[in-house]
Amino acid sequence: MHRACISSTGLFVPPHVISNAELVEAFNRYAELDNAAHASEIATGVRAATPLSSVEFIEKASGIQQRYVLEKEGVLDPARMRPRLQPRPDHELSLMAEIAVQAARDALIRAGKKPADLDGVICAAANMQRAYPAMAIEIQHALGIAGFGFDMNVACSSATFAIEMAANAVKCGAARAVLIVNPEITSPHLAWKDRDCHFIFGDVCTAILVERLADAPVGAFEILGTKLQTTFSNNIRNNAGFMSRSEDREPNDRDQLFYQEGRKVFKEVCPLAAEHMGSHLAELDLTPADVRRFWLHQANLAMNQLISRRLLGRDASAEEAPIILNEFANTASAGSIIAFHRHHENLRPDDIGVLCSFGAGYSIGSAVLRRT
Ligand code: CO8
Repeated sequence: MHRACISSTGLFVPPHVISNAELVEAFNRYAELDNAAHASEIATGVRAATPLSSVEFIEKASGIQQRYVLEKEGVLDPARMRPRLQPRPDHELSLMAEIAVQAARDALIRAGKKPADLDGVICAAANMQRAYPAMAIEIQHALGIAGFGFDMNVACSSATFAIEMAANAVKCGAARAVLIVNPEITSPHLAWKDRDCHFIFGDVCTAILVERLADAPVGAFEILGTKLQTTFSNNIRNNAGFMSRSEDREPNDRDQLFYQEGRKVFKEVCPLAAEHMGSHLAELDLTPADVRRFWLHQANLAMNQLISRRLLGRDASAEEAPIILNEFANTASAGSIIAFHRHHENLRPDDIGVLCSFGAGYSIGSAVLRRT
């Protein structure tokens, strides 16, 4: 058996930023137009008026201040309220592959590795651009990596679940190194016309290089253990799928986009995530007090504060549990990886850190890491 590590990560940040003020202005313009168009139905009580959104609510309820998106004009157009993405011919690199290749190159440069050093690619994300061929195979081809490629989706836990798959492949000798990419293009599946969730998500792509510790540069993070858990819940859903056409569904039907019971998610997932990390650490003869850094899933600021408090018995400092959701919003599986990417360099040899994701499924994944 080999020892496995995360030797580097990479990040692709989309070119466009939408501030809360811009988002709310566009949403409220849409709501006013919609209410004017249905004024008589609203007056007779046949239809409820679309309520306005507010920057204060968004920042207080979530901690999110802005989000990056791949296309901004369509999202902010009150007559459209969704990104305007162009279809590409089959011979061109698809959008998801394009951003994955950029994040992957960033990770490879940081680890000093070439495509020939890798034996596989896992594309792990909450949405795939198409059914087949697998996105991972297109990304593998674009980078010139031999071996295998496959896609996997466990919503917000896609990246941590992929870390376990990659670490197992490396430990048992099936691969020397595996590249994981998390191209989270959330904007096409967000209900930008729903004020309860229009502020939640942003686009991004992260990459993670998992390889044999013996082949990795000094400073790599040994994967001491991974732990995955799923418990079925209907509280976060998206029913869009390959049968939608045969069910005569419209792409804009509300259940064909992201929808959730945010309060229930908050209440149910916080204790699950805290217990999950506590028991994972105990299995490795560690306690939360032994952990220098928690790179937590980035969905909601209060959620992360509550989880840290449950684990540590006190508030975590900004250094112990860094927050990136104020800048990126919820980027599904990429959130905890961005936190790691931005906040790992000042860890010392033998410092312990925990990566943990939690989200739709419900799904929870953790990786306990030791700096070398
Ligand atoms: N502006 C003003 N008021 C608002 C707004 C708004 N934008 N939105 C809601 N309100 C109102 C509500 O209508 C409500 O009014 P009333 O009290 O009169 O009914 C009031 O504000 C309070 O609303 P909530 O109870 O909904 O507010 P919360 O304090 O619960 O905050 C949150 C809402 C922020 C959604 C919060 O519940 C939360 O963050 N929960 C956790 C959610 C979470 O972590 N979900 C995980 C989803 S991500 C995931 O798993 C990946 C899925 C795959 C990605 C797919 C890509 C698209």
